[in-house]
Amino acid sequence: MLLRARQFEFPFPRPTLVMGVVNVTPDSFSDGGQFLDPARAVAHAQELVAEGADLLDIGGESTRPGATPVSEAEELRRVIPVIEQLAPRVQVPLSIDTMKPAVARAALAAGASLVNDVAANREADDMWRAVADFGAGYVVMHMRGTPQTMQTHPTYVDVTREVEEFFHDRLQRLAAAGVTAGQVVLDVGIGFGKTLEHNLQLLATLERFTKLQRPVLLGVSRKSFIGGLRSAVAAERLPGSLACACLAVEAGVQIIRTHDVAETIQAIRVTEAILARKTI
Ligand code: HH2
Repeated sequence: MLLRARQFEFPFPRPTLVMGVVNVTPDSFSDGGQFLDPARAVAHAQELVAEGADLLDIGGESTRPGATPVSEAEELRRVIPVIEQLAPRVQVPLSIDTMKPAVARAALAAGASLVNDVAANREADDMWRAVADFGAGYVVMHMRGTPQTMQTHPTYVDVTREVEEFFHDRLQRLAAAGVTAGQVVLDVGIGFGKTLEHNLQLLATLERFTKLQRPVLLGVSRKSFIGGLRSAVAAERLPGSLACACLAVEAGVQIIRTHDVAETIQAIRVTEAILARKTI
């Protein structure tokens, strides 16, 4: 299996990739306001690469439940200078975390290589046209509703089956829009229109998704469901995040999205070393 994202190619199997999060926002749930200044965002991104990040995910709009939507102009103002400065300075692919086709296209033109689209359930396919035009990688993430509505009584009969069906549908529609399977990464969207129980069900059934012949990305870093099991504020959820990351590696997940790159790499390298010695 191969992931293609413009000039980058990742053949699998290989050690789990770690995607470092760079939130250029005032209101992200765990690090809002820390990297709103472009120079600080660039410096933070370079630190994450020095810690070993294989990819960087740059976002200019918080998607936490109830977040205030950001205008296209404001999102562009936040992320484009950061991508322009980072692209020539780092060797790793840059991903743009956006729901807006115009932001995705501008970010790709500025040097990004992947689009991380948490609203992959959109009907309009301008986003997919931009991805196809640039030959970019594309993260198709499952979300029920929008960040404003997603946590209002999310219900599923069988969350794993419904997310699986969503991926099959999007893979077909993406192919029709000119985005090849080799460009696509799947993400179950932990915390996006899911209760604590739905998140745990999805984490318990990750193997169903890693069988779909596409790389799977998991974003659990500092998320509130961890605090729902064992009360902790976002800054204190690293242990729970690492527990999920290690189980995900065992389930065959290929990309872990995290705010805590060095710690995550240590945890997953140990997990991989143990798994490599398993004979049964
Ligand atoms: N989670 C967040 C944002 N983007 N993208 C993918 N593919 N998967 C995720 O799980 C995911 C994501 C939420 O985390 P963060 O970016 O730290 O927070 P905020 O949306 O508040 O900026």
